[in-house]
Amino acid sequence: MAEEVKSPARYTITAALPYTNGPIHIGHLAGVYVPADIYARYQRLIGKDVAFVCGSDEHGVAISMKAKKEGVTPKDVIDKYHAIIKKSFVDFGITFDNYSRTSAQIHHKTASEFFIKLYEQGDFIEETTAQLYDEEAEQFLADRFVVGTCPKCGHEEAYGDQCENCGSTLNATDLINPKSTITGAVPTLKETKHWFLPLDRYEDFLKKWILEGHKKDWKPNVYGQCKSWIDGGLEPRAVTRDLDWGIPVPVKDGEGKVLYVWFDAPIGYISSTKEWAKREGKDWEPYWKDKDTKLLHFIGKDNIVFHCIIFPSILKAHGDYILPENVPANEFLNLEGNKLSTSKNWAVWLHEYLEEFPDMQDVLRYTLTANAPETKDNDFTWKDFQARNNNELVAIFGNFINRVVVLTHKYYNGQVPAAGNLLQVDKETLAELTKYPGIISSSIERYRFREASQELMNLARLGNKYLADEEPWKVIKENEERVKTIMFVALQIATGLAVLSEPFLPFTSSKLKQILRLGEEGSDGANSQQIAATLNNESRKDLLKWSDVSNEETLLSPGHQIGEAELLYRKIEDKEIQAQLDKLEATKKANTSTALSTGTTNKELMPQKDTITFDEFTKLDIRVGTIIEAEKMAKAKKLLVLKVDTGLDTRTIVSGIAESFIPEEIIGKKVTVLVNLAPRALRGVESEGMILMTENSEGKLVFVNPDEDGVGNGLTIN
Ligand code: B3M
Ligand code: ZN
Repeated sequence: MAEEVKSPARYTITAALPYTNGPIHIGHLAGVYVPADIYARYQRLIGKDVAFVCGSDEHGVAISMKAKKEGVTPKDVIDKYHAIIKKSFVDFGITFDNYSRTSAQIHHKTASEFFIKLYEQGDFIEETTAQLYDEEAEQFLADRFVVGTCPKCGHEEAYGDQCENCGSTLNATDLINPKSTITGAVPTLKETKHWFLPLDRYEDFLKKWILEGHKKDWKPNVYGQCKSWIDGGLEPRAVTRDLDWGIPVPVKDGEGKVLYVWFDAPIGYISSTKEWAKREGKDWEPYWKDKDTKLLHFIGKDNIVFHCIIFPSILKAHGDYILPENVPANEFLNLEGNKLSTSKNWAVWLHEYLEEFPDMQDVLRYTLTANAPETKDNDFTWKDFQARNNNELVAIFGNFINRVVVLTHKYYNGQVPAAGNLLQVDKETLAELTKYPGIISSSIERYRFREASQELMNLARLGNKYLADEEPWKVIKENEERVKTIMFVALQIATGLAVLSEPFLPFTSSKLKQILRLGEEGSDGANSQQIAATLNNESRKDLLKWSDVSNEETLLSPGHQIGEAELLYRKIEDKEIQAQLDKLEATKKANTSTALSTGTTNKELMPQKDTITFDEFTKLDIRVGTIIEAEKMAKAKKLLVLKVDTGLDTRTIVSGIAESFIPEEIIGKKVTVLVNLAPRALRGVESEGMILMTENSEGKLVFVNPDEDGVGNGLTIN
């Protein structure tokens, strides 16, 4: 007998804390917030006890860099963006039970207590080590204060703590050719004390918990990343930093040091839960310590290591906490074929969307869900946005509802008619309707929100087809009784859509419930639970539940009076889409003109490096070479393995140019080669030298050949 899977007593659902160094864009929404909100709304709809928590991530170097760039204080930066982000989430119908911020006192206290507990348990290695230091800026270089080549994948813009390309966590001293992002200087090394979390000590625990315990239920992209880190060997990671912005290290010798942002930020989920529980008069502890609680982290793929390896190790070390049941991380969303980029302003910003497309939150929610990057990176295009709206929301969902409501008013003054005897087609259609709660639940419970959204659209298709096949507008002329049955069936489907659409299309659901007078006259986008809370006991019992749609019983009784017709959606015109494409084109031009005027892509020009002597220069042996063979390196998105004739010999050189060139196109190409660079192993292949590259104004890698277009002065040749 299969063991009865016990239903969780409650759900703690977290969504990645957005850095307050910029607004929210569609990549954040598609990757994290829309799927998390669908899941939370659904669990509430089926009656579960849910704590859906988030908040602003307000520490870390990203904030300090933004403040330095804007000439303001970090506090100015976090206050500005915390307000923008928090409001845009509310306006978009993301129903956090609490949205906190890590600058809040409750978080400083919670994170400090966490650190002290692990410190007193002896879980940290306290060590003085040589760390990267910028003599000019007179500060240590941690996290985004330093960039260099990732030792794991060769990505040349890896940060001191993480490579965004392969997701690996790094120690800054791991970087190859590190450069300070403050002054461009090559860092020196300087002794400093830090506290390290010995991840290697948790290897057995992680192998058992993840590699054995979650092999089947974690998404392959998540499980795969975890497996490669664990198999690659885990190393101690510093959990403190020599920075002046963050939570002060609360132990002896901690002066002038702060907690590493990725130590404190995930603890922000706990602080946010505490804040919520205090406000609601609840006990927070069961949501984080009761083994019958299902803990879920919704994140983007670049946060997997922190949520599956580091934070669980910290929770394990603490000893009082449960571990996440699942971490359904999504891949990345691109925009019109290019990577979303805050620094290049290559994004659709949520707060701007809400201004430019008022009352169309659900169109974006639906498009981002229907095209969600659930298993691989995906692309958002404005054309697709228009098609999803015009061909599905307007032409199927909206058209069906409008016909049902208009005809019910036309034939029956808005009153639900009693059905006559049901024909086979009626019985089959009603039977089909009752399957949808189960179909959609099954997809949601497996975090397949794309699939679930398409099943919801299939229910609208069922209604649309039924009406189109039964043609009440024709039958009315000769068989009024038949039309009563047809409209009765159609109204049951419309009601089913009102209930089942809430997780995906909350604003539509709310409006449809008002049109059908389902007793949930609430504010746009609010969830049933929130609306229910505003109703008294008597009327609350009438609220339709998710499971009611599964029953054969009638959802909308004969005689029930529905409200006036109101369009759920409007067509999006080509000119509106063109305006958005023009906006992006203007952004591209702005980036290009910046690039051309300074000869760079719109990344800051690296400041000139320290002066070197002629003797030092003569040490570099730079020659012309020819690529005679080229092939992609297995499992390394960015790397090509080249055979280069240097005139001296034919040698292997690994180059991070796979995203800019296909192997065939560069065979025979003359290149500039640094031939006396010490050989190094990249993914097990010995690379002997370096092909000198730079970027053109489009940000595309090009071989160093001054005649190449867009290669302007000042470009560092590296
Ligand atoms: N602030 C988001 C990011 O890496 C990061 C998430 C923290 S969740 C605890 O873009
Ligand atoms: Zn990497």
